[in-house]
Amino acid sequence: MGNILSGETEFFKGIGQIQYEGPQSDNPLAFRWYDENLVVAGKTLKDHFRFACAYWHSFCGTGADPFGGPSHFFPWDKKSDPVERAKDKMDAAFEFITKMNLPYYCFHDVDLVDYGNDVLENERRLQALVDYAKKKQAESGVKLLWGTSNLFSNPRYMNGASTNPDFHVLTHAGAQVKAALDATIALDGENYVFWGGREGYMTLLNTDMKREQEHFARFLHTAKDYARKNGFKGNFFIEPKPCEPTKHQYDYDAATVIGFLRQYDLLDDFKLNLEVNHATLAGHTFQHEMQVAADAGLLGSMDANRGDYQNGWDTDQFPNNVGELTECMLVFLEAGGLKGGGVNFDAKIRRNSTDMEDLFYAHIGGMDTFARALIIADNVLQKSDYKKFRQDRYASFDAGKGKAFEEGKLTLEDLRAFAIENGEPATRSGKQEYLENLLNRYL
Ligand code: XLS
Ligand code: NI
Ligand code: NI
Repeated sequence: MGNILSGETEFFKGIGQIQYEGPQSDNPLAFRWYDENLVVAGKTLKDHFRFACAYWHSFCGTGADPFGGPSHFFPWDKKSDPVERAKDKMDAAFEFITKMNLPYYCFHDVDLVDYGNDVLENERRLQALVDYAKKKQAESGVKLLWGTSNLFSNPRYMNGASTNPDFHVLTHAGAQVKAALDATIALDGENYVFWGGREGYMTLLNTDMKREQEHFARFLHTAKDYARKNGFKGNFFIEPKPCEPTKHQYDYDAATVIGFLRQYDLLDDFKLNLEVNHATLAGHTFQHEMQVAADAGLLGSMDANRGDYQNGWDTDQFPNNVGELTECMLVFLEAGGLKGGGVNFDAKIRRNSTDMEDLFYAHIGGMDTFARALIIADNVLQKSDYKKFRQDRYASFDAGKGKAFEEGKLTLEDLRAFAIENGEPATRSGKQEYLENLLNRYL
C-alpha cells in the first residue's frame, strides 16, 4: 500500500508509514505484534482481522462530551463549503489509513459529508463524496468493509427511525438508507450495517412495542430487497446494543437479535456485528456474545473497543487488555473467524488526547493487542490441554445412554431408570482456577 498520495497536503506531518518492528522495539510508532504477514492458524494476521478504521470517531469526533464542546481541532475541518471540507477530511482519512496499513474503513453517510434537511441536496453531497472516495480507494487499495446510515443524530429521529410512530419520519429513514446503500454498492462495500440507536423506547407508556418491531422488520426487508435488486451481494449486519441513547433498544444483545431475525425470516441475509462495549452494557462478557453468535453461525463482524468497569456508558476506548481479548480470540479461532466482516475500531481517543499522533498510538495499541491475543489463543489451542479438557467434560454424552439421549432416543422414564441403576453421580470439578492459570501461562 502506498504512502501519502502525491500532490496533497500532508495532515499527519512527521509521521511516516507505521512498520512492524517486533516485541523488542521501543518505538511507540511501530507495531510490536501486528506483523500483517505472520501466519497463525493457517491465515495471515491481515486476513484474520481485516482491520478497519471507523470514519466517525477518527475523523468526525471532536472530543465533545455532554459537559463540554470540542477539544480536538483538526486542520481538515476548516473550509466553509461542506463538500470541499468533506474532501479535505477524506484526504486526511486516507492518509491516516494508508500510513497505518489498515486494509479497510467504515462510514455512516453523514460521516462522509454533512447532511441538512433536504433529501435531494443530501443525495447530491453524498454522490460527490462517493465519486471522490472511488478515486481514493483505487489509488490506495483501501477497501470499504461496511457502510451504514446514521438514523439517530437528526432530531427528527428522536422517537426512532424505522420504529417511529410517525410514518413520515420512517420515509426519511428510507430515503437515507437508499442513498447509503447506493453509496456502499458504488464503493464495492463488502457489508452493510444497521445499528438501531433509537429503535427502542424511552417509556412503554407511549409505545406499542409489537407494532414498532413489526415496522422494524418490514423496513429491514424493504432495504434488503432494494439492495439485492441493485446487485449487493454482501452481508447485512445488525449491531446489538441494549440501551443508550434509548432506555431500551430492541436489538438488546446477540441472543435477542438472533430471535428477532428468526421470527421475521431475515436469517438468510443478516448476521451480527458485535461490539465489545455493547456486550458490557448488556451485562455480558464479549466472549459470551461472540459464542452466542458463533453457535448460531452468525458471527459476522466486530466493532473493537472497550468499556470502563466503573462507568455505565459506551466509553468506546481502544482495546488494550490482552488477557480479556485472549479469551475472545479463543472463541474467534474455534469459530473459524468472522463471516464476511472484519475488526472495525469503533473507538475514540479521549477528550484530552489532543496530539495528532494520539490517533496513531490508539490504533497501533489496538492492532497489537489483537495480534498478541490471537497468537496466545492459538498457542493455548495448539499446545495445552484446554480443548481436550472441555471435550472430556462432556464425555458421558459420547457413548451409551448419554449418546442415545442426545439423539432423542430416551424417554423421561429411561432417564429415571438410569438414575436408579447408577446411584449418585461422582463429584467432578469444573477446574476454573486451573484453566485461568493455564491461560496466564501462555500470556
Ligand atoms: C454506537 C454504535 C455505532 C455503530 C454504527 O454505539 O456502536 O457507532 O457502530 O452506527
Ligand atoms: Ni459500533
Ligand atoms: Ni457503540
